Amino acid sequence: MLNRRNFLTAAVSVAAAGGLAACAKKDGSGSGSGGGSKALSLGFSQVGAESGWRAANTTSVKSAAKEAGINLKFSDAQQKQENQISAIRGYIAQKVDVIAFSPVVVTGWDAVLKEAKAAKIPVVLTDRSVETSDSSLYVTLVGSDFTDEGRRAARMLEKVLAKAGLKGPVKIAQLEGTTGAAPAIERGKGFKEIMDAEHKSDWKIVVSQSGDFTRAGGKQVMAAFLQSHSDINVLFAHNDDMAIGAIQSIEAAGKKPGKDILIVSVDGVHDGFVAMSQGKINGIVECNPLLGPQLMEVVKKVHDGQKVERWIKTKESDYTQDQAKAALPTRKY
Ligand code: GZL
Repeated sequence: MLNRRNFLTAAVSVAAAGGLAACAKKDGSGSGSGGGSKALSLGFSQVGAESGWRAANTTSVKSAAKEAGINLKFSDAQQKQENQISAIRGYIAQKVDVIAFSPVVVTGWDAVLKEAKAAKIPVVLTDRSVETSDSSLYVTLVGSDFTDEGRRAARMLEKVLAKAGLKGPVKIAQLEGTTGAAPAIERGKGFKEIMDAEHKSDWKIVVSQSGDFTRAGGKQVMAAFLQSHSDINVLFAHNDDMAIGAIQSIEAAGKKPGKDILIVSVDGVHDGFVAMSQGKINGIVECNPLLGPQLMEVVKKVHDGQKVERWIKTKESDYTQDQAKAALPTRKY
């Protein structure tokens, strides 16, 4: 089976090959700067810049577009759906070839996606999914399986508890991602699936609230958790940035993160690995932000009218504390 690094290399080389093939197209309808053909234009609406994951994702999209010779029009919605909707409307008005976006929340997209469909502009989802009754409103999703990430987080917690030798009831605080966002809904669902099936008697989520995927949110909400639930001994954070914010509040309360309160998080950003190497985070479920090469490969295929899978899942791994130090030097984000 392809491991993550080989998979990414393969995705990049296929994308590059795809790019060359398109440039070499005789009728000049391909993308890229080859043969004097007009570069494929891609309108991309990004969620915002709320986390280290998002920053790495933006860098990957921009560099992959450049690499692929795609004319990228990029907008940052500052985590506001109305900004994404107006950006998409702008791309429709500019008659871009393809629209791609990472929807900040799952609902409220049908109207603008119907406008893109009416303008005959194909839409590709990246990172997060949408809820829609009309499956023709987007071609494909390039992104992770968040429900499985939630399951993997529960499995990671089992390993962490065993390693820590924690006996007695497991009192879990959950820092949820942005309310209404696919990763928040689905990571919570996957974690609860395992908890309900295999830990009904020993695990309990004693408190759960959104920290909006930000460090500030994680810090603020964790401080409140510690005020109201002094018996918390585990934190499940839907992303590393909220876990890093929570660590500040745990330490301010005179407790040791990674010891008094065991922490499992999702993403695998650089600072998450640093916290893990310092013993403050016990395990991380990776969510790969380097979607750029896969996205550009798909965008070219969609533009050329080729068939693509409905969901192109990203490959990712899980890391425990003892793997953190060794992994840090080769982390790509
Ligand atoms: C997951 C992505 C989430 C990350 C957060 O694919 O949508 O949004 O887990 C980010 O760090 O803010």
